[in-house]
Amino acid sequence: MPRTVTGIDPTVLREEFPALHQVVNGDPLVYLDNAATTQKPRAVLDALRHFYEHDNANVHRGIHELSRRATDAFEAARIRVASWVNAPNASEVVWTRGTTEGINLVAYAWGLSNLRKGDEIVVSVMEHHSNLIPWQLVCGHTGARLRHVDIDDQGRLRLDQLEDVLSDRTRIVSIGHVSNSIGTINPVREIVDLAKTVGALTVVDGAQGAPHLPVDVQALGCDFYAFSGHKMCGPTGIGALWGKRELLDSMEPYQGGGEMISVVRLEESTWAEVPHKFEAGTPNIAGAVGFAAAVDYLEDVGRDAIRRHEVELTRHAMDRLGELPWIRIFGPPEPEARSGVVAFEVEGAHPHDVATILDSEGIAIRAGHHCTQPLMRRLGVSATSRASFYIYNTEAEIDRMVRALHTVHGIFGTHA
Ligand code: 7TS
Repeated sequence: MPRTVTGIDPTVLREEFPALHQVVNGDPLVYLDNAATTQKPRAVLDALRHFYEHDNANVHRGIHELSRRATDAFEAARIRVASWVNAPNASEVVWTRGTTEGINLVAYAWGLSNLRKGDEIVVSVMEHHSNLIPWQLVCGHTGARLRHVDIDDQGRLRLDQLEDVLSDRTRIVSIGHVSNSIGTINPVREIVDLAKTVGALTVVDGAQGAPHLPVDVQALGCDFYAFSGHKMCGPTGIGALWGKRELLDSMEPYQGGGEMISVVRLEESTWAEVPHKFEAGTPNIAGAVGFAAAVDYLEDVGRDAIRRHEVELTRHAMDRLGELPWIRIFGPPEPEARSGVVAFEVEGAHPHDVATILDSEGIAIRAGHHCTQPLMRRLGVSATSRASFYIYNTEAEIDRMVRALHTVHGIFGTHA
């Protein structure tokens, strides 16, 4: 894998990503919407194609060669993806559609049978809706109550408030590892330690953690960690939920169907062992294989190199944007305190206009509330513009974005 002395050489690495090599609206594509989803390297595309061309069959069913191969590839993929977060055992990794389904699984499978009126669930004001709505729904079913923790004015979680909110009523603390909107990296280990003092379970929304930071669920000490394949070079429609074995064992399935049973009678049934108990129906087999290929690819690039590269890109973006008095950057001021996410406001311009003008020059960013409406309210805005980076982005691409922002300012700026 090509690298410079300090880490990744993105100009070489991006050769592996076919989608990056296209002209969009007359200019070479600059893809800065990686927090939404990442592009896919050839290794992942090849793994998907190879699976469908050679091994395609349903898993855990047929006694025939292709079914054996598909099952072997599917279970080998589980072991590979489990290793990415240092899960102690691959049987603790449940395949899901993505982070959203992983959090819903915990909310329903654990929450419905364990929560009662008076119990409390704690989230933060910066959660993605995926880590908010499932808890609201389960609170509606059980009478439990949702509490939240604020951020400070630099976008950091208020740990002092978390301490105040926690009590013997707290049953779950569910927190994002990294904010998709402002990039804040939350101190998960400290949060877990605090939650443990009141005996609460901890769920980590790892959608923006697993792709960008070295993650070790055993070192974090959490009970559940959910993440998505598509945000780390893998296919869409596949994700993983890691959970502690004794918890997964104690939980009822939240969907019923084929694959997840042991013995079925007309009146009642018994369940398969974890993780199959939570995998009703034909799973996304090719997706799992592609996800494992993405893990192989990223492992080859190197986790520390990924992190270093993103910090450098973030520093460059924050330095360049910081020079412009008509730009306000949201979130922590230190690049090291964030993942590769930089959200900003251009004075006088609506974020949708910013994104539209950038798009007209082939630059893809996201504008909107980023599925974090409570956070937008807390920041006092209805929307922001967001650039988010990954392994293949370059400083030159950030410079192109900054040049395009000058065009935006020329059109909307008060001195224009
Ligand atoms: N949690 C966080 C922190 C996220 O950033 C996202 C997706 C999700 C959960 C949901 O993941 P999914 O794979 O189940 O959809 N975030 C974004 C985003 O920032 N822009 O588009 C999707």
